[in-house]
Amino acid sequence: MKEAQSHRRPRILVTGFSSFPGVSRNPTERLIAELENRRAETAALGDIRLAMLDVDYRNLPQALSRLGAEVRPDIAIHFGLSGRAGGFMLERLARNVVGPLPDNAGHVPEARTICALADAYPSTLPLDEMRDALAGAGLPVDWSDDAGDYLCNFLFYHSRAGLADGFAPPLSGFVHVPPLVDDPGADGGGGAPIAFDRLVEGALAILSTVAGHWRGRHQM
Ligand code: PCA
Repeated sequence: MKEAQSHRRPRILVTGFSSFPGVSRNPTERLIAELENRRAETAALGDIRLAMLDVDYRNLPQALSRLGAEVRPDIAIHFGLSGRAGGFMLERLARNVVGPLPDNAGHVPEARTICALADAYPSTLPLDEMRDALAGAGLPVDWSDDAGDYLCNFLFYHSRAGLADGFAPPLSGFVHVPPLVDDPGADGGGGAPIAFDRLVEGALAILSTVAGHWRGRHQM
């Protein structure tokens, strides 16, 4: 298995989220659009697939399954907004919890847990290396062991627990980002807003760090 993967460019899936109740524009949607514009800069890192996900509990597993079948990602880097973020919040743990906030369809799952599997799964992204890369670039970065109880944690848990059929990237994890300073569409919640160009810079640093980590593991 490891041999077969050697000397192959990693397939990297990067996701962002749509707006959701209380947040009229999600900075991660703008981030995904900008990464699309920067394809020339990121092409060397691997085969990169950028995807937007809707904040919708019932559609998310299917959307992931589709991406799993189409992309078969080696790596999944999921981005979402947190009004509490003081910088790039490197999420260490996906938790088996669901909160009471309705999604874009007005739906709230009945159960307060996602499924009957483990209470938590750790991120498999190279978080220490990501932290060093972000901090080295002078970007704000924080650890988090609580990705919340809404769609971001729901996605993170699905990605790590292999809950969506056919979606099983060996390296996957979640990064919460702050609202943008210049975009009141994304309301703050006590975090420290970030300039859009810094957000893009940090996302590119994360992409390049994770791709470098993958290459190191596969002797490319
Ligand atoms: N943030 C929400 C859902 C989508 C997003 O970008 C969350 O933290 O769960």
